[in-house]
Amino acid sequence: MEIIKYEGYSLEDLIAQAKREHGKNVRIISYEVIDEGIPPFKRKRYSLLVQVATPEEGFFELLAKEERSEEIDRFLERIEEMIDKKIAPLKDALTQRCEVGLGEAVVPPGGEEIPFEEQFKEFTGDALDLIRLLIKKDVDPKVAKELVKESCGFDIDANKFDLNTSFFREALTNGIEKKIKFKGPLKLQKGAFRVIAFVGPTGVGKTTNLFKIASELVLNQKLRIATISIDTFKVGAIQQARSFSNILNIPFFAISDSKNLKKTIQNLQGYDVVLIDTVGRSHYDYWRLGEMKEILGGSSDFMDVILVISCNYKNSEAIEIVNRYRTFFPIDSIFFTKIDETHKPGILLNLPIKTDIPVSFISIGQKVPEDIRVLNPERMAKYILGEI
Ligand SMILES: Nc1nc2c(ncn2[C@@H]2O[C@H](COP(=O)(O)OP(=O)(O)OP(=O)(O)O)[C@@H](O)[C@H]2O)c(=O)[nH]1
Ligand SMILES: [Mg+2]
Repeated sequence: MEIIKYEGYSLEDLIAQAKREHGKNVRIISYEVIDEGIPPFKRKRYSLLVQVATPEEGFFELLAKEERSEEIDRFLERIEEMIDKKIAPLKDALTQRCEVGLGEAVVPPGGEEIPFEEQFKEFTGDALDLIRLLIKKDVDPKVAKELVKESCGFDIDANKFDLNTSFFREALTNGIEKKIKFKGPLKLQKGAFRVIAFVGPTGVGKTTNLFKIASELVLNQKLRIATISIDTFKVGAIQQARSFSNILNIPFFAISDSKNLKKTIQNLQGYDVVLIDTVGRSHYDYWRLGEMKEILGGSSDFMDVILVISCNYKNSEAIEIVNRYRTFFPIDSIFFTKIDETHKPGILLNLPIKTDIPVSFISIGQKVPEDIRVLNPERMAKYILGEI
């Protein structure tokens, strides 16, 4: 704000001059009349005090005006650019935090939230970006750290770890290779009797995927296969398994007690592989799980137990399921299903790393027999990165 004094012999002229020079918004503070000369030559002189807005204050008023000059618009654009530049790092940090979501910041009990950069302060560059991406896919932060570190070298300039490759898939595959065990394709031979039992919670895809495997073994590997269902409790379950067996033209047995199962398995020793479909149980149903253990018997040299689990499960739930099942059965491998139904398949990495159980297959859809793949490190990396 500035005060300007005008002096002259016509008050109207002085006001007009002030308005001409400083715009309509000039504010008159006061005026003084000074008598000059002595009669008869006496005349009035005026002293006018006005308040004018300084350029900064007038700026916002100018902006509010409808007809702005091109110059002002250009000036505004420049200011916007300058502001954008200034807040760019802040914007980046905010976006990353939003993308990373809940897994990204840790709140220790009774303490303050640990920011992402602080949690992963030993990493920089691509390594940090890959960790961020993995967490976005629901990979546990500790698991992400463990895996990424496997593909890092020490950046002397930054004094931090960074990826030693510029390809995320390569880096992740390398970490997965080192941290997760893969069963590979089923190693089955003609004449070498094997039993494979599929266990897991209800609805995860045990029956459907058992028959995908059966199709591969019968049609491509030309093995002699028989199937047994101990899923006698669920309505329609036996029919579902029987009709799959009929299509493949393989023998099918429905069994509900351990004595019968042992006898049937003995009678089937002339087959190459016997696949056992089990009833889906809640992992909280200890009584039913105990009953299933009773039927299947303890571990045996010729029996593998595959735990089927859906990629839809929450990480903590999946870990609890595996831990409960493994108190009843020694689990040889984890078979993941329904990868097609999730965009956050972190469970693929979290579960094998946290339980140290090898992985075998992945089901990628409902179609029998084609929607199944053998898991390997590169394929797993692709699923995590959303490349397939
Ligand atoms: N989208 C999708 N659906 C699947 C996949 N695998 C199985 N399903 C479907 O999941 C549903 C349940 O599959 P089932 O094979 O009956 O599951 P289950 O584990 O035998 O179930 P219970 O016998 O009740 O324990 C079926 O509709 C399958 O077609 C998969 O990879 N993706
Ligand atoms: Mg079933």
